[in-house]
Amino acid sequence: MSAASQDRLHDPYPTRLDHAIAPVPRHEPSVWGDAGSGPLPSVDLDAFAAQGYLIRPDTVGEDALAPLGHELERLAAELDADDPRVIREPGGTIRSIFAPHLLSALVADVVRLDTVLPVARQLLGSDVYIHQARINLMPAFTGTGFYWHSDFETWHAEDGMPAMRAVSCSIALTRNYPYNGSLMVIPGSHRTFYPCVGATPRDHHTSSLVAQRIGVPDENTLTKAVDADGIEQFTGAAGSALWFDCNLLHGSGSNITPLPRSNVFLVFNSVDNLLTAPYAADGIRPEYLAARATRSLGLAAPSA
Ligand code: 6CS
Ligand code: FE
Repeated sequence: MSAASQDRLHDPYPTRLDHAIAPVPRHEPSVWGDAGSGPLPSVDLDAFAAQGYLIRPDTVGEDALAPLGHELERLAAELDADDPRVIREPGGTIRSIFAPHLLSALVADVVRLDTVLPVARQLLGSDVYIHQARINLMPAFTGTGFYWHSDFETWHAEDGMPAMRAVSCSIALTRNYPYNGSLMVIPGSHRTFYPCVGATPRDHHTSSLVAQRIGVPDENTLTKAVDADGIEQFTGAAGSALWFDCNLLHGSGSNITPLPRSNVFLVFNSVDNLLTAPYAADGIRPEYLAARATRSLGLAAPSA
């Protein structure tokens, strides 16, 4: 389907426009389930609804971290140099590997952990599937960051994701320090959609995954959001997870320290929020960026 099939006049979250428009208050709830529908107590659900994120320590156990680290190295070594799922830093080191859950049984097991899948189902209040997964490597000395953005802005504009009913789970595979490129978020920013100016370039993902310039909020918007809500940073031990709403403004700095930072990013989408035609792009993105051949993940694996 082309973008033409999306009726842009009735787009609930207009973006990639030729002129600036006012921010749009979020139409949907941030939390769709309740305390009885999963492992998160009310206090965590309330915090996620208010802040747009939640840090959960011990999401992946110590015993699984070293094997996952070795799996990362295996994938990096085995994937062809020109495999499109491998995104490289300008200097050539690997920055991201997409769809690792389809390349590695160990990563697929993480998706189904009872500390992961039930949390996604509870936050989204439905069966879920993986919209996108990636391993982000922030190599020592040369890791470059991600400018401020809302993932939903991209997933709506370029992947045709209708509503804000998706959640990301970033699991630290190495310790995340304040100074080695850890994720920064603007608390509460998930409650507002910030339309962006600038049409989506053709094959935008071939550049946006290294440096995103289209589909990012302007400096005035970012200044106001930070003045209102500040900035928090996701730091913590390997194995901890940052759950964040699809529309939360986030970004990360570069890593010039000797301490590499790698995370597994799992993006869960509700089965009631399947992708449609892009709202503001001319073609659909590859399956490894935006899953369309999907099936529900069902329930978590029995805890091992
Ligand atoms: O384009 C995307 O889907 C990806 N881009 C960024 C910068 N974060 C979200 C997502 O992984
Ligand atoms: Fe992002």
